[in-house]
Amino acid sequence: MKIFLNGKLVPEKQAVVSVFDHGLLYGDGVFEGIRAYNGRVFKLDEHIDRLYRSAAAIALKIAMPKSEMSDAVVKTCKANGVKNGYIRLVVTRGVGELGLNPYLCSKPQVIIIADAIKLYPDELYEKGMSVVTVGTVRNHVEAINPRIKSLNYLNNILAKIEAINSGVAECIMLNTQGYVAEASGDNIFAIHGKKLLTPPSWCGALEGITRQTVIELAREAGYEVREDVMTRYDLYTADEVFLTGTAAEIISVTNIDRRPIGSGKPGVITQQLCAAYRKLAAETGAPIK
Ligand code: PXG
Repeated sequence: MKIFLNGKLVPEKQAVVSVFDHGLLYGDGVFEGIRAYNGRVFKLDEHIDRLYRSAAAIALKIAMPKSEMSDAVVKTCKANGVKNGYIRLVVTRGVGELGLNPYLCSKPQVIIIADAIKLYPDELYEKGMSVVTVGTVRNHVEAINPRIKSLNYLNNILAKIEAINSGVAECIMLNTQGYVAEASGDNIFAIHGKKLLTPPSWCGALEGITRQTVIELAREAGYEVREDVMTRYDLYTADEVFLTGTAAEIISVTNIDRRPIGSGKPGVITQQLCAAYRKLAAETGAPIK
């Protein structure tokens, strides 16, 4: 496997970073998870834009222009023969001293890995998944804003540990006010009748690329979509609930805190959106050439 590291494609064994990199020492950096389908990188511009927004928010200056970053993603896929796969784009603060000061770091490191993706088991897509709400509260927007896709994922990992320890694969995180924020690695939607509801980013949600795509697809299909505060009540009483994310795509949630959602089976609107999403993903994106 070839890894893109600071402007060059290098063999995997040579793709190493310093133990003094602040990405490792402090989780100081940003990243993106991107998918390739049928020889195209899906929503590449949107991911690159979010990466640069995350970087700006943590005062990390990426020396490469966006266009060069996009080219590097495509080049890394091509070099590895990846037509369908997963791309991890990481920008760390770079090598510095022991001590928090990011301004003492030499230069940000850009890493791009293009590999296969491990998905949830098919059974979870067919039957829907069970989730629980967890005690770990989503980061306060004025602590680490959840809109920043940073390398500091402990908040989400602590929530994920609670989920796994409860015997389920994913969980729902609430914000400091008790409103629904998102899942540990996915956004969340609830459907009531023909209305879709999803928490706004200020409630503690990442501005997911899949979330935005689903909002657009649902509106095109004639559904009303609202970004609004949500409580657990809005989830428990929904006809359908689903999660969205680059890795998961759209996955139905059929049980929350031991309450069946709607019929207890993946709902028709979720399935309709899932099919529309897969079609769009299969047909659009930046060509790997
Ligand atoms: N919320 C959080 C906290 C996430 O980490 C999403 C929502 C969905 O956003 P996108 O833009 O993907 O629709 C994410 C994304 C992984 C992995 O390797 C995680 C994500 C995406 C891709 C891979 O676990 N999280």
